[in-house]
Amino acid sequence: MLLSRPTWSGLSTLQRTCWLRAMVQRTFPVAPLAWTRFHSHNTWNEAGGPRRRRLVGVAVVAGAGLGIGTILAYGDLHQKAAKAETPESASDPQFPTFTRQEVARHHSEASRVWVTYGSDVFDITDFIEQHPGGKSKILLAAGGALEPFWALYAMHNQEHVLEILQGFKVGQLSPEEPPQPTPGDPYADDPPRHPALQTNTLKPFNAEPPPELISENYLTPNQLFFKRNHLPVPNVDPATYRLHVGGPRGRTLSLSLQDLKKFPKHEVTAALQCAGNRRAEMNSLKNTNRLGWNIGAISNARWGGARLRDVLMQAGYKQDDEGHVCFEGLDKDQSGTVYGASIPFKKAMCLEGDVLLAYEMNGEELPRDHGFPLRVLVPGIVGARNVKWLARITVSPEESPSHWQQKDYKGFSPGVTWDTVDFSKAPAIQDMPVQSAITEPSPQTTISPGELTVKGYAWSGGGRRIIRVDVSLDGGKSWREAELTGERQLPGRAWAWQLWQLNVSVPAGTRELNVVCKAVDTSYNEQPDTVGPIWNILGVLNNAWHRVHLLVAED
Ligand code: HEM
Ligand SMILES: Nc1nc2c(c(=O)[nH]1)N[C@H]1C(S)=C(S)[C@@H](COP(=O)(O)O)O[C@H]1N2
Ligand SMILES: [Mo]
Repeated sequence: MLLSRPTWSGLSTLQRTCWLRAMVQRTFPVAPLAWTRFHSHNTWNEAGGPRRRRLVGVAVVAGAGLGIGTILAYGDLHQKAAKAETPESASDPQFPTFTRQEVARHHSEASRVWVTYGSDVFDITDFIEQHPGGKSKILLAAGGALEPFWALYAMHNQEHVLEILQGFKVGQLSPEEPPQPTPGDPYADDPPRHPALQTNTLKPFNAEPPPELISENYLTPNQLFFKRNHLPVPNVDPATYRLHVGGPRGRTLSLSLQDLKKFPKHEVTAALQCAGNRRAEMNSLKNTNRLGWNIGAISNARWGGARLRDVLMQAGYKQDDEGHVCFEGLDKDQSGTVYGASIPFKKAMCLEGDVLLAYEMNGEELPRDHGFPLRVLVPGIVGARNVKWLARITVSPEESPSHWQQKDYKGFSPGVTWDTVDFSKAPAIQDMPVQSAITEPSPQTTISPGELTVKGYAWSGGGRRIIRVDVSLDGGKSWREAELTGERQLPGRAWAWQLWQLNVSVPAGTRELNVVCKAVDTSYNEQPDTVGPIWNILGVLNNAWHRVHLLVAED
């Protein structure tokens, strides 16, 4: 399965660089399994602990006598070779040396884009179009050091990212150059988190509850609620906090938390689901190089706050105005770009839309990870539009110009590649499709014959209620209906998930079970049976039948 990979240790540095570059160009970002094997997103470490992708084999070599730490980007793919011979260091004669000033001249595509990392110099011009974090982001580092940016987006400190970078090496910094000062950790002030969460990335913090805890509670406890952050968590002083609302004809409102609490308080039970929920199953088919969420990027809570509609009306908007309501968060990157998203004005103004400016979650003050002191809660709509640490609301004829509205969280045909993708052609995801998953038993568990309880969750977007969950134990040949539980919900306003379970008896002599679930919503929407036909480069909207393989112990 290793493609036609030559013996690594038999190659010169230059040959390796060329080979890696060819591999990267051939395979990134939709890499075949052989390549992704080395940075599989989908395995939990044996201890069952957080799935931090470890930097196996990344050698930190103190540049001899130079006081410069050179990080050699060798993942486990290259570990043997790196051990067997002297690793490339700051004095590798095969590469030319440059001053920081010379690197700084390569700050645009016209002059080619160079960056430094440790004491190495890279020409990343051919990579910028394919960068999963977007072209504008990667260009922020053009002509300078990656360290300050990667301190903010620390998910780059993974072997597969360092491997990609290594393929673009063109030189080294001259030994006289002073080392790049180590940036302070922008995440030092992030809140503490519950140890049961399964961590996808630590900085920014992205984590989900373990499957067996998901269906323990109809309302997910705040500490276990999945957390999806793009940046460090802002630390907001509630006393000085203001929400800015741009009204019609240049009028603006500036609301304190107390002002917001004077609006009639409205409460809604709603599930929130990230578009990337269950991406791990898409990644194992064909890697998208994005967060490999398991089935837990969905949770359910009781939210309390002011209706967005009431605040918009106070700002001067009328029911039949039109456009998009745009939100900005307080979390921003070095360029000052804030997290942003928008929803249709109609959804915001509709009394039955139940859109909240929430300051309460499950009867508690909104936790920092979930947007303290205020977040948008848009029931039935993809997580990404539920902007946390809300700073500003505007109404515009256009959707939010934010990267996350325009260049992310959209669905594409499985055939669309990074070379052919046209973001302007696909609408931003709003309503989510019908979804369900099996939370218990866990995949590959060995169960005993006799009574078995299968559990899971089911939910659909747009306020569509789940009317049925079908469960199969034989991979989809025969089906039975699960029992649904959950609060009663109003027609067209079924924002909460439902939990389900099915008790079955496993006859003696059974060796294995292929458990499958699929849900049906009030529009009779069903889930597709496999991931292949819905796979897409962003790895979003996976709602294929969820499958869990179980082994049955002999009596
Ligand atoms: C040569 C330099 C760079 C390389 C090779 C690179 C590579 C990558 C890769 C492979 C990912 C996907 C990571 C994963 O989820 O496993 C990624 C994501 C990302 N990168 Fe970079 N990157 C570079 C520079 C930068 C810079 C300078 C910035 C910011 C100023 C940046 C911002 C981001 C962001 C925000 C994401 C996450 C996108 C998301 O939310 O899914 N990158 N990058
Ligand atoms: N300001 C801000 N709002 C944000 C995000 C963010 O990174 N910053 N992430 C979004 C995404 S992609 C999701 S899925 C949800 C997750 O909400 P949670 O962390 O409360 O589960 O918040 C959304 N709102
Ligand atoms: Mo998300």
